[in-house]
Amino acid sequence: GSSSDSGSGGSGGSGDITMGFAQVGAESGWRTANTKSIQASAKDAGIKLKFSDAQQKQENQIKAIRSYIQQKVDVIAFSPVVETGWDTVLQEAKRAKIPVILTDRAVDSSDKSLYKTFLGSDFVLEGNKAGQWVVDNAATNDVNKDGKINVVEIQGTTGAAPAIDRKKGFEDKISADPKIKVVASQTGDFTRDGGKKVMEAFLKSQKDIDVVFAHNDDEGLGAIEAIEAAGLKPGTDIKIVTIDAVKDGMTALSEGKINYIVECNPLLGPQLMDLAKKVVAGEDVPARVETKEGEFDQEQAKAVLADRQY
Ligand code: GYE
Repeated sequence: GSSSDSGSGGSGGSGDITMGFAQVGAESGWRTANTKSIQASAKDAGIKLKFSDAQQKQENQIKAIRSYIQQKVDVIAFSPVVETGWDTVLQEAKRAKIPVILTDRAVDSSDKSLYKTFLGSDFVLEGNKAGQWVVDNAATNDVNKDGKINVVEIQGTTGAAPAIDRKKGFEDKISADPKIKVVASQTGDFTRDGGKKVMEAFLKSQKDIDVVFAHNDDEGLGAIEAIEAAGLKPGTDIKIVTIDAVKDGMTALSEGKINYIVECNPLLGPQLMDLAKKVVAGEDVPARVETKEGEFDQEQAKAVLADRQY
């Protein structure tokens, strides 16, 4: 660090910042890229990082946050696995005067004083983009040409902000076209294995599936395995739209197995470290910091794949 009068423990110069980060888990390609980004950016920013992986369990995240409070870190950042149930532990952090930054996912709390800012994507907008693609391509998405577009939805983790918001954003758009209906919807927990199992069940219970809407690439990749095992051609016999745009998803898109991907950027590390320095220094930060992202069709995926970092 560069600061010489940092005092004991508390918030000293920026070189002396310790951040406690409570990660969701390692459930997806997105999450792995997000973790790498946070670790590398902390190093670059000279921020000491204490990192924990909650294995998708809220109780583990709460334990990790409590231990960061006990260790008197300068700032706590975390990506809440679900939206509700955080007020108590966030009040404990507030009492200990440790600022909290929500990273990637939001909490559902009426008390906005419990955290300094929320850095992450607009998940409703992502769901909107996926839904709009189904609407805009209604003719080709009606694979069975029966005038109905039956969508099966593989949701993310139950109760997680991206699962709630993507579902809503998608429904808001497809409701414009009465031909398009979600005929089945289940959680795949944002994992490849979850996506595969849910798709296997859908293939048994639904006889006319035109489109799969998977809340992330990994679930879509699992669905591809199930579709191929059933002797069908993913991307052709059943259309697939997903969210994230990680390398494996983009590869499947360029190969024609996925039809459309809405981007969700996992590289939040640099912005997180900037915000951390500011809140520790007592500076004002915006209550909401949004990440910028786009969408990809099959041709666009081919063009950008080689340069994709994650
Ligand atoms: O889309 C999914 C991951 O919270 C935005 O979590 C994140 C989501 C991401 O498991 O792949």
